Amino acid sequence: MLIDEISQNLQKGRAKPLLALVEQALSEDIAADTILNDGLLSAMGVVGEKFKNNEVFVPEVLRSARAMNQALELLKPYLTGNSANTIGKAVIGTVKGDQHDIGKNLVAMMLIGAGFEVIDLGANVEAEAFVQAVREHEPAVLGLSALLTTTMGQQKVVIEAIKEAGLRDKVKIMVGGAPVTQEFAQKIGADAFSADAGSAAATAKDLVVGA
Ligand code: B1M
Repeated sequence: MLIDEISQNLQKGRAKPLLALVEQALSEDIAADTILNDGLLSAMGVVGEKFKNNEVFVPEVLRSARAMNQALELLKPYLTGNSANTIGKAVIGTVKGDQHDIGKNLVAMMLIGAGFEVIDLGANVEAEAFVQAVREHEPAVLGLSALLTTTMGQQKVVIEAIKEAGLRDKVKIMVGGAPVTQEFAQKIGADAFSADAGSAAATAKDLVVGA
């Protein structure tokens, strides 16, 4: 089955056949959501499990991650739709010391789909770069992603830097990433936490509409 082949090729980090299969699935009218959830995200879950158990190592995981990001680019037009009205700007990035960008990229796509103009600062972003981006773009929402227990504390560093710059009351701050919890978000003074990309878009919208 096509979705299984997509999953297998992503697990093995084979970008070329993976992209061809994703294109084939789209041309066969398989929903982008199905390709994403059943083909790509579940495969990254398998890679993550193998990584944890020392069955695969950083180079293999990196190959899968690169293939995943390329596949997401293919899905982007289908996931973001063409929302006519912009409801506000969102600045997003993965915090300093953290290279993980797949989840952040997915959240960015969902925000675009929800009608945000997204300024994506990338991964391994210094607190000061977030401050500068908030000053320059005046976004309604600032999104901070962290995938490591060793980098989630950087979300607090960014929030403190935003406070020190006198910008805290000008922007709503949303945090997320695998080790981040609602409790942690509250503790560090974020306005919101989201566990996944779909709810991140809905939460960001609520933050803006409810503001
Ligand atoms: Co890394 N890594 N990694 N890794 N890696 C994890 C996170 C890990 C859980 C693997 C494991 O041990 N099972 C583990 C962290 C353990 C911990 O901290 N407790 C780990 C480790 C240890 C490391 C290194 C330290 C390994 C090493 O070098 N020894 C190293 C650190 C490098 C660094 O960042 N400084 C490292 C490196 C890497 C690669 C570079 C090889 C690669 C990243 C490449 C890239 O992103 N371009 C990588 C990968 C791919 C993973 C796993 C396998 C997959 C992550 C992923 O993309 N998932 C991961 C294991 C796992 O998660 N199962 C792992 C898919 C993605 C869609 O999900 O990112 O969770 P996720 O995003 C979700 C939600 O979290 C949420 O929505 C997203 C979509 O639903 N979300 C938000 C994310 N950000 C959000 C922001 C929001 C809201 C929601 O608001 C703003």
